[in-house]
Amino acid sequence: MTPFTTQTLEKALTAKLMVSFGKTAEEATDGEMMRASALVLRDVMALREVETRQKVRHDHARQVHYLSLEFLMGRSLMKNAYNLGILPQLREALENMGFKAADIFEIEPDAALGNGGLGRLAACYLDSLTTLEIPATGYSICYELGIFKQKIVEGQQVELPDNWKDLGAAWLMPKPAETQEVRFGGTVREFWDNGHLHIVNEDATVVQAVPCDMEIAGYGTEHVNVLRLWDARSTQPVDMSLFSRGEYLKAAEDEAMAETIAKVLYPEDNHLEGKSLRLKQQYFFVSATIQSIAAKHTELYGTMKNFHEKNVIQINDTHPALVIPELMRILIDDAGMDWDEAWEITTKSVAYTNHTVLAEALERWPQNLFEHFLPRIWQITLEISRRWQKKVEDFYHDPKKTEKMAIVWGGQVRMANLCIAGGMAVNGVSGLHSEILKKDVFKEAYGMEPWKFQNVTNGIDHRRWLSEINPGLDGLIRDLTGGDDYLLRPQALKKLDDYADDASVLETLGAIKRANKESFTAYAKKTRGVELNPDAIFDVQVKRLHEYKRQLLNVLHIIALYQKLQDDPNAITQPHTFLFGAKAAPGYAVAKRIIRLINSLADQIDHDPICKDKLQVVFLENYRVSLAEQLMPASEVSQQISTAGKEASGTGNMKFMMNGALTVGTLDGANVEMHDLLGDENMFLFGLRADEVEQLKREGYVPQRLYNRDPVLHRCLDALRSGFRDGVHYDDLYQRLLFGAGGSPADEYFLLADFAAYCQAEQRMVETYRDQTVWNRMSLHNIARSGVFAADRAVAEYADHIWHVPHK
Ligand code: CR6
Repeated sequence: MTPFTTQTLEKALTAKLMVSFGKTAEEATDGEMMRASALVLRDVMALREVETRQKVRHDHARQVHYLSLEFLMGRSLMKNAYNLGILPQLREALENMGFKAADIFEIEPDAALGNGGLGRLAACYLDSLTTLEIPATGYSICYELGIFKQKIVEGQQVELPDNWKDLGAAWLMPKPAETQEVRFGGTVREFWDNGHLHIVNEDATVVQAVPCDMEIAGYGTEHVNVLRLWDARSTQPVDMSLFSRGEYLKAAEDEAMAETIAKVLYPEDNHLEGKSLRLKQQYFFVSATIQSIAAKHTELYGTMKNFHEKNVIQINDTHPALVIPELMRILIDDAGMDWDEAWEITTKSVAYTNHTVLAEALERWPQNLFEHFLPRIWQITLEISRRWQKKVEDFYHDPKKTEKMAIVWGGQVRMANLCIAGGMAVNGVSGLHSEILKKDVFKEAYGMEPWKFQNVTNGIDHRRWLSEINPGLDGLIRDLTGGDDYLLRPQALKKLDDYADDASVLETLGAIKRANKESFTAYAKKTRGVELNPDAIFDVQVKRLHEYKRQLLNVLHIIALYQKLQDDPNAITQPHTFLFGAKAAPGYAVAKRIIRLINSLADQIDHDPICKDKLQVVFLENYRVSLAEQLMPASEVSQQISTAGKEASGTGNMKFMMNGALTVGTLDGANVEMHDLLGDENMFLFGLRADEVEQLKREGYVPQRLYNRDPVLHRCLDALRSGFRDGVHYDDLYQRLLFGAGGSPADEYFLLADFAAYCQAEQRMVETYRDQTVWNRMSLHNIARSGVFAADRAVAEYADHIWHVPHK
């Protein structure tokens, strides 16, 4: 049931502006109108959430708890209006009240509580969990500052704070009555009382965790779930008892610690930053979460004995791995269970998703941080480790395997091994990735407990990433597939395949893309002052900047094209625009150099009249969810060129595909599954396969040989070395590729090995582009076969095979 007509919505907005801001519609600013809109929608969702909760309690339903240090939600106003089925009404109401609806949507800040794929995945899954009517809650930290805002100053990245809460807090509902206390440091004391052993953590620093809930509306349902974000507060601003005992400084310290915990999201993607504050963040949100789940469970059932029957805890990478010892702590210390019973319940409650095979991202914590900040958790972890190690020894009788699988070893706590030991399931996020986990990264654990290992290929929220952001394409799909069926049954997209030879459909598809390119051109002009040429191929690589993602390979190819144009100004007949968007972790020097290089090259090409209307490079500043929403519908080529074996899945690849872009890519991550569906004829595949990369590494890879052998590559690397018209040299990058640097081997990610094949793939792509009928047909097949990459499918698989919960 739609909760509003345009008229009732206008009334509600008018009342909300008055009550919350003391303003009439004439007086209100765009920001106030955005907040009023959020509050009006929130009211509807809050009512439905109460009803959902009551029903779940009444049914004694099994609940899913999705724990993630990141939820990259982006904007919510348009999305919530869409899901509630009132987007047209909201647009109309805003316009009737004298506002520009587009401006109101545009003023909302992104809730950017995540770095990239992993955080966005969590956000997409919340949408599907709700749409599939699964009783679920997301948990994370209510960071004051999300991922930094990126500015490009003289070609270089500068980071600015992201104060999203000013307007973004309109979606948050604080629930101070459900505050939890999280304890850090102090000492563990055991004592007997009345025949019972008690274990207490004394002299700990107590930090209060205050929940701020964000309601999540599903599509086509009145089911509402919640994303619970924990805010950190000190217990008492001024602790008078400490003050009088002369311990005022400790009180002030406690306050400072509490306030820093929820201050900022760590901006590293696929990289471990071993800071004690990060460990505190992890324990803070895990402990608050498990305590709150346990409290609600005990209130309803009066016991923790059936905890695993009624709850399942999914952890998004190892970041929330402390749930395992924390749940053990609660079951033993608070619920009074013995070890075996507590372990039985814990290992039937927790499931772990792995998102990376990169060694630098696998979490390992120094044991002394545990001992110091989490003394009771340390004791429990040590005991888990001891028992696990015994099990491994008894199974393999092989010291090498014992060492590899150990949880506590060499003064470190290895979080992935903890998750494997304490979880009921371990899954990778694409077919290839899950195979690599079994055959390589977690080979020994797989040998011992093969039944734990599963695959769930990632998915994206196709309602947001297709229907909501690409109304032109949405309209065509509805026309061709007979309505909006595909919104809840994404496999209905398959019907589009039937129109592969329908000239008018292919033409319409081309016209939609053209219109989207023009809109993006206007948007880029308005917001960035960038002049794009809509006649050019929009060839796009947007994702975090990481060496393994090989933005540098893309750059090398563009340099080669540029040099070709120098030799022959007619070498390019089809205008070609390369768009990049990427944030680099602030401490990742090489990644920042690559950003600078892209800007140097863009500037060089911009100032060379030969390139006019032929070649262009644009670096789009501050790539984020809301920019992706503008860009995806307008993209024609999707660059997915990571070194095979390194990208766990990728999800940007799916967004492009759904919007009809064609992929130039390696057989990596979910590209493999895309290729299975599309065949060689509907994508531009190139480069080494994962096993070939490994083989080359074993045999000894010498990139200099390629440099000496291939004149195009040679010339291209020399240009990189000497730099461009802005006078910046990139000798450092040149050295890295040919000789290695700082402990990393020469060309660690095999750019040179794939260079020639990549250039050929791009050439094939450009040649194909000449025949727009062929291109549009390929594009149609991509859209038609993208249904499996809907998050609804992925979440249904988790529900069926890991959580064992029913769903719509
Ligand atoms: N960086 C993977 O690298 C995957 C997402 C979501 C990543 C990426 O291939 O699509 O997770 N991994 O599964 C981590 O963040 C550790 C990512 O986003």
